[in-house]
Amino acid sequence: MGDGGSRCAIGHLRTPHPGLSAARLARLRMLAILWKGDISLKRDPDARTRDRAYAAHMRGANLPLFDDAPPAEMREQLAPGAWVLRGFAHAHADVLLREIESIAAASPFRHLVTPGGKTMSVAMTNCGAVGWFSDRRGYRYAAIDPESGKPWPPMPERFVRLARAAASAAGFDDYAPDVCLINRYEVGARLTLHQDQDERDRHAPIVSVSLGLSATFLFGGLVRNEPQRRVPLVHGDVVAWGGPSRMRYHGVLPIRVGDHPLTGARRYNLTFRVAR
Ligand code: MD3
Ligand code: FE
Repeated sequence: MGDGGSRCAIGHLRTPHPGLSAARLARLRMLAILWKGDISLKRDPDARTRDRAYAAHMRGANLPLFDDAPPAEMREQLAPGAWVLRGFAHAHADVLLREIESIAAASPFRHLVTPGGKTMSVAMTNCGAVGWFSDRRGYRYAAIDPESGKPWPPMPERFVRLARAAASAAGFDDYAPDVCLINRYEVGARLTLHQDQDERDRHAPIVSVSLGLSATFLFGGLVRNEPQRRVPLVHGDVVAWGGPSRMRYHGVLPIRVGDHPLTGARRYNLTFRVAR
């Protein structure tokens, strides 16, 4: 996968294929989801509506503003207060990636050490008034990047606009994040099941933007041992969760091998938070 040819092959699966086994159809369908974030098989009664909504949204999405709410068909509610906004950041991906590059030039990605002494497989940096980090003394937010000795780079205006628009599409008005934690995943990197509990307000929403390689998200409950739902997230997808879902356990399964045209063998995730 990864060339224009296979993309077309998946796109052609719009008519019934009597020669295909159910298992192969299911696999192709999963590939279609991973590749372009939608489902185009006739068997899915909602696919046609979703495809039209996606295409219409993408046509308008290269506007410089984020004030266009996504079509209802592309918003999935995972739980009260938790939404997936399919493709919400797609048209802005290259701008976002360039901003990430310039942030990382000032505050480089680094593999943090947990209080337990393990080095995280995900590399991190931040922008905003504060930044999240971890060392043998614990997890916390601080205004100075301990690595550079300087304040974290300011949050780019375009980050703020995207985060506010996404929060609003998920029903959270006047979102004012003071930090964006930036995660960089190489193939095999993962985040084990955890809660985000270092922020003062345990209800204020978090907005997350996925870029590059796809990931499988674990969406759990309010206690660790509740079963988790698996949510595929692809390039351009945004997740927003707050209120009653804010303290849910979540994680990211190890990133699978791949080659994304914009990021190569990497996934980036922006998480906007209200820390203070
Ligand atoms: C929370 N990052 O940095 S954010 C983190 O993709 C973190 O890099 C992940 O968890 C990442 O702390 C995930 C997106 C997300 C999605 C669904 C959730 C967070 C969620 C459901 C419930 C709670
Ligand atoms: Fe988290």
